[in-house]
Amino acid sequence: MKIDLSTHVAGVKLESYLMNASGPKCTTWEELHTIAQSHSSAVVTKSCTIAPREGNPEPRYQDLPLGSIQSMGLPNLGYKAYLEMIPALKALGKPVIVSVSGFSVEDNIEMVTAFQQSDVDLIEVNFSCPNIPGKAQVAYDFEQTDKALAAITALGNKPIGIKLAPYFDMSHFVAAANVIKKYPVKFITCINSIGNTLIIDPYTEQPIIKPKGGFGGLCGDYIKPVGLANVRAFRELLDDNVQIIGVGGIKTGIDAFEYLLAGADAVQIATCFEKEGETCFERIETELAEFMKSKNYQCIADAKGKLKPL
Ligand code: RRO
Repeated sequence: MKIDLSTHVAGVKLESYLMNASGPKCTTWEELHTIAQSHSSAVVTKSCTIAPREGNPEPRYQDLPLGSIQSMGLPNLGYKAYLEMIPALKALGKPVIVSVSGFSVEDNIEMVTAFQQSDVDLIEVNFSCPNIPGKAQVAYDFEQTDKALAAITALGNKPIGIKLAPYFDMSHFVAAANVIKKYPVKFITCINSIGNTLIIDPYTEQPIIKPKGGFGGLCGDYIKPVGLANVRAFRELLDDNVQIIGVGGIKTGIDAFEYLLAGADAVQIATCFEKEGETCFERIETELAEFMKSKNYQCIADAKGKLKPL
C-alpha cells in the first residue's frame, strides 16, 4: 500500500509533507530551480527585502556537530527579482511560497502588495530574523506584531502566513496566538532559528562567526525540541483553519513524524538541506512513508496532532 503524504496549507495542495525552508540555497534562480526539480513539494524563496542585500560579513555560517550557527544578514536579490521569477518558477509545476522580510511595516506593505498581484501561491512574512544588527525580532513584540498583521492581512486575497520566532514561555504562546486570532492569518511557520546564541572556539579563543560579535541563529538538531514544543503549543491554541508548518532539526523521516504528531500540517527542511543537498527531500519522504507504514498509518491526517498523553 502506498502511503499518501499529500497535505494542504491555506487551501494549496502539496504533493508531500516536506518542502525546503526559507534560508539555505533558495536565493538565486539556479538554487530555486534545483528545489523545483527535487522532491520538495513547494519552492520557498529566501526572505527578501526592498533592495538587494549582500548580507553580513563572513565568516557568517559554520557547520556544528548537531546543526549549524549562522548570521547571514538577509542576503537576497531584492523583492523585484523574485517577483520577476514567479512566472518561470510556477512553470516548473509546484506551488511557490515567497518569503518577505521588510525592515518596517511600510516595507512589508510594499512587498506584500506586489506579491498579492503576482501568481505566487502563498506569502510567508518573516517576523523573526534574528541577525540584523540594531533590529529587534517583530515576533517578540506583540504590539508590533498586531500592527504589522493589521496592515498586511488587508492587502488582497492570497493567503498570508507568518514565520515566528521560537517562544519559551507559555504566556508568550498565548499572547502570540491571541494576536494571530484577530486576523485572517492562514498559516504559521514555526520556528525560525534560535536567535543570538554564541559558539566559542576555545582553541582560538574567538567566536566562530564574525557578525554581531559572534551572536547568531542556532539551527539543526539542537533546536528540534523547541520546534516541536512551538508547533504543539500553537496547535492547541489556534483553530484548525490555521495550518502550521513545522521547522527545526528535521533530518530523518522519524523527525518529520514527530512534527506530525505535534500537529504540523507540513514541514520545512533547512540545515539538513544545507548540509546534504536536495536529495534529502526524497530520502526523508521515503523514511517517513516507511515509518508510517510500519505503524499502519496511511495518510497525513491519520497521525496529525495525535500525540498521545502519557
Ligand atoms: O538571513 C538571515 O540571517 C536569517 C534570516 Br532572514 C532568518 O529569518 N533567520 C535566520 O536564522 N537567518
